[in-house]
Amino acid sequence: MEIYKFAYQIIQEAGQIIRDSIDDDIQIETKSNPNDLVTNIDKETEERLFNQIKSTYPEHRILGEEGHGTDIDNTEGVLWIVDPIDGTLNFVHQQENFAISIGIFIDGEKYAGFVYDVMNDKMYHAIAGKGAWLNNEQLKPLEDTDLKTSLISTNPLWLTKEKLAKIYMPIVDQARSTRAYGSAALDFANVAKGNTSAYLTMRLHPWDFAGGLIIAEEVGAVVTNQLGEQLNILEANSILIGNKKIHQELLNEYFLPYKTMLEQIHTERFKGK
Ligand code: 2AM
Ligand code: CA
Ligand code: CA
Ligand code: CA
Repeated sequence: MEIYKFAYQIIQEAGQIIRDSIDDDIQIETKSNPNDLVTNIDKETEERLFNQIKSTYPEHRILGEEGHGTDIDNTEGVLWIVDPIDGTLNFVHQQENFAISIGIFIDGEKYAGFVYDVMNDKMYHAIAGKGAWLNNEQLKPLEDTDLKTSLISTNPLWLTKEKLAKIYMPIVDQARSTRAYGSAALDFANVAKGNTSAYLTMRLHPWDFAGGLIIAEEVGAVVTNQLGEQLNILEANSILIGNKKIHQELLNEYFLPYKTMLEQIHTERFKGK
C-alpha cells in the first residue's frame, strides 16, 4: 500500500483507540519538570505506531517524542517523525484539543503530513506538492493579512520572560487578538485552515512541527524560525509561521530588530534535539 494511505489508516486507528479509552484511568508521570507530563496513552500510542510502521516497512526509520529514534542524526531514507499526543496537558486536563502528528520525509524531502484532531475526528493531511485537506475537503490557499486585523496564536508564557517580552508584547498588543491552544500541531493546522493568521513560539521539537509544516506549506504558509531561517527537521527550533504577508511583517518589524539577542538565544539554547 502507498505509504500515505497506510499512514492515514494507522493514525485513524490510533485515534479510535484513544477515543475508546478516553474515560479510562490514565497513568501520569512527569518528565523534565512538574508541568511536563507524559501518560501511558502517549507511550502506548507511539509504541503501537512504531510497531505497525516497522512491521510493514522494516527499513523505515522513526523519530518519536516518547523514546524512539534517539540515535537518528540524518534524514536518509524514509523518516517518520511522530508525536503520539501533541497537547498532552489538554489530553490530561480536558480530554480534548490534542492531536496525533506525523511528518514523513524521504531522503530529507517533505513527503506527507498528518495532524489528527482526535476527539473531533478531524484529519488534516497533505502530500507535498499535491495539496492539503481537512478530511475530504481541500484547504484553500492562504490569504494575506496584516497583524492589526489578524488573530494569532502563541503561548502567554513568553510574555513573562523579561527579554522575550520586548519582542512578544508589541506583537500581542498590535494583533487583533491572541489565542493559546496548547497544541503546536493544532496551531499549525489552524493557520493552514485560516482560523489564525500566524503562530509564534520559542521552542518546538521536530515531532511538534513535522506534520504541521508539510500541511501548512501546501496552502502557502511561510514556515521559518524567528530569524527567518528554514527549519531543520532534526533539531529543536523557534517557530514563526503565517501567511506570506504577516510572516514578512512579523519577521522584519518585530523579530529581526532583535536579531542579535535572538541569535544568542538560538545558539545557547535551541540547538540539538
Ligand atoms: P506536547 O504536548 O507533545 O508535549 C504546548 O504549548 C505545546 O508545546 C504542545 O505542542 C507541547 O507538546 C509542546 N511542548 C510542551 N512542553 C514542551 C517543551 N518542554 N519544549 C518544547 N515543546 C513543548
Ligand atoms: Ca511532551
Ligand atoms: Ca508535541
Ligand atoms: Ca507529545
